[in-house]
Parts: sequence; C-alpha cells; structure tokens
Amino acid sequence: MKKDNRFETKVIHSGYSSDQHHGALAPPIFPTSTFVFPDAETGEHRFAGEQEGYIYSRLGNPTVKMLEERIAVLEGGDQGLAFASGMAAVSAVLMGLTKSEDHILCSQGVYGCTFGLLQMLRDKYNVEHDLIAMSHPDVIEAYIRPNTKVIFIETPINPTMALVDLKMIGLIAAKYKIKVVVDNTFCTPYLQRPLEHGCHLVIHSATKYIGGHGDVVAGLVVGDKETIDLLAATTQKDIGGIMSPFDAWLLLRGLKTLPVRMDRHCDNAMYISKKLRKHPSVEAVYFPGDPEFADYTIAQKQMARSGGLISFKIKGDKKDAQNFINSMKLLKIAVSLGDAETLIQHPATMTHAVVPKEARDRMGISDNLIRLSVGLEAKEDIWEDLEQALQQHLRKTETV
Ligand code: LCS
Repeated sequence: MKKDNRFETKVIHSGYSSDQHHGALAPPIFPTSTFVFPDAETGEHRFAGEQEGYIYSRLGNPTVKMLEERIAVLEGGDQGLAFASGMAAVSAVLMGLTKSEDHILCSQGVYGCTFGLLQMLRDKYNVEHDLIAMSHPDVIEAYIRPNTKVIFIETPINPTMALVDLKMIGLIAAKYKIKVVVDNTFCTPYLQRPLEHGCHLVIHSATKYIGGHGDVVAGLVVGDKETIDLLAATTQKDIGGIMSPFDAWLLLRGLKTLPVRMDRHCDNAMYISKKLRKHPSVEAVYFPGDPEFADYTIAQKQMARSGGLISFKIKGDKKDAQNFINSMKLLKIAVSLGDAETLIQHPATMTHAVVPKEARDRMGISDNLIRLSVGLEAKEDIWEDLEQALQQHLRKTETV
C-alpha cells in the first residue's frame, strides 16, 4: 500500500497483506496462546528482545498486531496497542504514565468509569487529579504543578458534548513537557486526529464506532514508539488486559466500513439535531454541528464532521426524562454508542451514575439530560420515533 493513500483506502488495506497469508482476502485469526520456538536459544533471544518473533499471546499475537498497525496508520502514530476494553486501555495508560505523588489534569467531564478510575488512583495509589474546564490557557496553566505528568481529555466530552481545543492543549503541554492523552472514542480518526494537533497518545473504546456493530468490547491506544513500548512492557504485559484475536478480527472488519458508517451517522445526527431544536418539549440541544452550540468554533477547527452523538434536555425532571425514554418504540434503551441501532440513555442514572450528584452538576449532567447515539436507520424513522415520544411528553405537560 502506498503511504499517501487516502483514509478510505487505509482503513481497508493497512496492516494486512494477503501475500503473506496464502492470498486470503480476509485476515486470518490466530487463536493460539503460545508460539513454538525452533530451539532454546531462539526462546532466549526472543525473551531478551534481541530477535523478532512471537512468544506468547499476552505479549503479542499476529491478528492483534494487524489491528494495532492499522489503527496506528489511521491515527498517524508510530504504533498501536490493543486492549480487552476501553477501560483496560485508559487504566493501562494512566497507570503506566504515573506513579505515587504524580498529578493528572483532566477535562471537567469524562466517561463515568474514567472518573471512577481517577478516584481509585487517588485513594489507593496516591495519584492526584484535578478536573477542570479546559477552555482558557491561563486557567489550565494555573492548575499545572511540578508533578503534573498527564493531561487527559475527552473531546467531545461524554455526555455533554463540550469540546476541548486540541491545538491549545498541545501547545501548553509542549511548554511544560507534559503528555497529553486524548480519548478519541466519539470521533474516531475519520473525524479527528489528535496527534496532528500536538497531543501524544490517543485512546479508543473500540467497542463503539470502530467495531460499529455492538458485538465486541475492546480498547486501543496509539502513540510514539517509546511510550507504546513502555506500556507494552509494563501495564499491558503485567496487568494483562489484552485483546483476543477474535475481537481483533471483528475490529479489522469493522474498520473497513468506518468512513461509510461515520458519514451516515453524521448525516443522520445533523438531521435529528435540527428537528430536536425546533420541538417545544426540548429545552436545549448539545451537538457540535449546531452553529449555536457553545463550542461550535472548536468543532469547525478540529473535527472533519460533527459526529453521531447528540445530547439534549427534555423539559421537566428525571421522571419526565425516564417516561420519555420509556415511550420509544424503535429506539433502543441502552448504553454504549456507535452502533447501527439508535441508542438512547439517561446519563445521570446510567453511564454517569457512579459520579456523585455534585460532580455531575459541575459537569453539566442534569437529571433531564438525555444522550442519543444516532444509528444508521433511515433518519425519518429515527425522527418519527422521537417525535411520537416528544408529542406524548408535550400532551402530558400540557394537561398538568
Ligand atoms: N471512553 C469513553 C469516551 C467511553 O464512552 C467509554 C465507554 C470508555 C472510554 C470505556 O470503554 P469500554 O471499556 O466500555 O470499551 N462508554 C460507554 C458509554 O457511554 N455507554 O456505555 C459505555
């Protein structure tokens, strides 16, 4: 494959060559736990890192390696690393880059389990953190300490859709020599490539758009060779949250259609966001493609398109939000995102239930906030389902 091939070509061809595999068009799955050495010396040399070659599948597997190479090409990094889940990736990175008495600066708002991990790192391992709104360089710099080792951000932030300016963070991090880790789950490299903006590591919950079909839980990390080698030799190898070759195969397959699927997700979400904004039962819509969205200018700078997720507030309280969700007929009430099916969930009681109420309030996760992962169905069918539920909500509130 030529190096300057376009993204849509790279998702299909990078990381795999049928020449080395009997001409098989689809990559083979290597379901083996271990690899046979021709002799004892080869085993010694491989363990010593003096000779290339597989040893044991927790340390590397050919199918997983194909995926790691493909995602590295797509994100524009040196190397990729695959994990059993997005959280295995997040924890391997944060634990790999910090030690006791270090400090992590984190965006005000992250996925609930990442929030939980930060609490655990603080309470059990004495790794401090601050969660701050990353909108102004002055504010961010005021929070940087001599022991700040990592700036961790999501953009868009789950589930408020707030954005962080990647270039601004990259410049601050360069000034203070801090590593910037970006959770790029909501965008995928098709829409946003943080390494191009001076950030150092990219994380994915590959469970989402990269897999794309709701049938795998997985995580990926991409970065420079030195950092990826460090993670591979420490928190990946010794904690051991590795990806199975079967899951890697599903993700190699999913990636082939990523641009096609993402375009459809983006088209559908744009259509739905406009409809939602006009409905009298909707209090607010949070969508990066909306010109009235607070972070619209950041979206224009760093995202190729505005993505497939929309959050919105329905007029009323928690019960109104739950009643609204309960009246869906086509849309599925489920967490996760990036699947073919449109998924609707209530962050305050589901994905972010582990975040205490006062922290949720600071993050903007109110009880009437609803998150929609707009799927690949006909956009009119998605809207018709939302509309009938919104009309029910409207009738109820009018009769009160
Ligand atoms: N990062 C982000 C931004 C996420 O949204 C998630 C999961 C993770 C990391 C963790 O990935 P996992 O271990 O689940 O592969 N987000 C979920 C969500 O919003 N609904 O269900 C899971």
